[in-house]
Amino acid sequence: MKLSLNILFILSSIAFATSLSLSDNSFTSPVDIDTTTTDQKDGITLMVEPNPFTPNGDGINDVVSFRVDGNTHLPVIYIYRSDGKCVFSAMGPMPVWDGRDKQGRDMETGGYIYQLEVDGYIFTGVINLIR
Ligand SMILES: [Ca+2]
Repeated sequence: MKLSLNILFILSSIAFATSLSLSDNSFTSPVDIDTTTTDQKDGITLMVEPNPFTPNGDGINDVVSFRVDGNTHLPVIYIYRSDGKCVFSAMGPMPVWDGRDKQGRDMETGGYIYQLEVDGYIFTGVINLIR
């Protein structure tokens, strides 16, 4: 009896820890679905929104935009898969990614690494794609 109680306690602790880590995860909360990631270096601000984004054609959060505030040249954005393969790149005043690769194929749900280069600065982070 004592043993099974201990197991129950451990299981409930794991469940509690799991629910804690899930509640910290912006994926699982619909309230946090429209979020902005901001990064700043020497007066240049990068705003990535929305993160996560949902390229399913419903008109809501279908593209992620990379907005650079500051007096800069045109930024270049590179998107990498978790295996390191570059799947997308673009240059422009406010590059956007629609969740497709260079060949126009839909990329799967998951975390992608973005690297934005502007005026010798490199901003990196993770953009989350959800289908
Ligand atoms: Ca959408």
